[in-house]
Amino acid sequence: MLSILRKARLKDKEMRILMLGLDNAGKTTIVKKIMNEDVNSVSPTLGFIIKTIEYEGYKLNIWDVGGQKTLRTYWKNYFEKTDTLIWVVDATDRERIDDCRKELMGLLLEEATQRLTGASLLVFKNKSDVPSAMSDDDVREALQLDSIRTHRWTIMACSAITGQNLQEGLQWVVQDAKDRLFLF
Ligand code: G3D
Repeated sequence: MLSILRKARLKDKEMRILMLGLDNAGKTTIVKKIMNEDVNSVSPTLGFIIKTIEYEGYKLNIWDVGGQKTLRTYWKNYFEKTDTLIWVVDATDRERIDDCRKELMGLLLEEATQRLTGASLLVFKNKSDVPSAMSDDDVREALQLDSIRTHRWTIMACSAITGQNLQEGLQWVVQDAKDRLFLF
């Protein structure tokens, strides 16, 4: 049923994108950069922000949900009708990479997240402009991305500050949605 609804919406060229990740990963800065807003005045997201971007004729509704520990239990309330999950990782935060893996895997496996079934996953390896940032392979391994069988996924290095790969990320999201129209 959900996949039929999704498909109908994709035909309308409208998508719901959920952006999640630990706090401080750079979610809000990414959204701001995509929207061409000033990235120097970002304050922590307490609830959620929805921004709509027009991209290649698609209307992308991006939900930026706060990542602090206290808010994580509410994440599941946002899953319904999600087409793509963008998981933002702070590539400079080696200390919390394991925590990051647990949260992501918990999300994908949890019973309540059946609602995410059929959604694709884009892992944004953010803060890649920082020289000491972890490599793509490091993050792929640390997050055990290769073990994910339930969702179509990809990983891209990006930077919310320089804008590296942000457009390419959206391009993947849209192309993946187009591909899926023929899958279900
Ligand atoms: P969040 O929405 O995931 O909680 P924010 O994260 O967007 O609030 O970003 C947290 C901090 O990381 C911000 O710094 C922001 O400027 C910084 N940041 C976000 N993306 C990048 C990036 O790609 N590269 C670098 N170098 N920094 C980034 P402050 O100092 O305001 O806390």
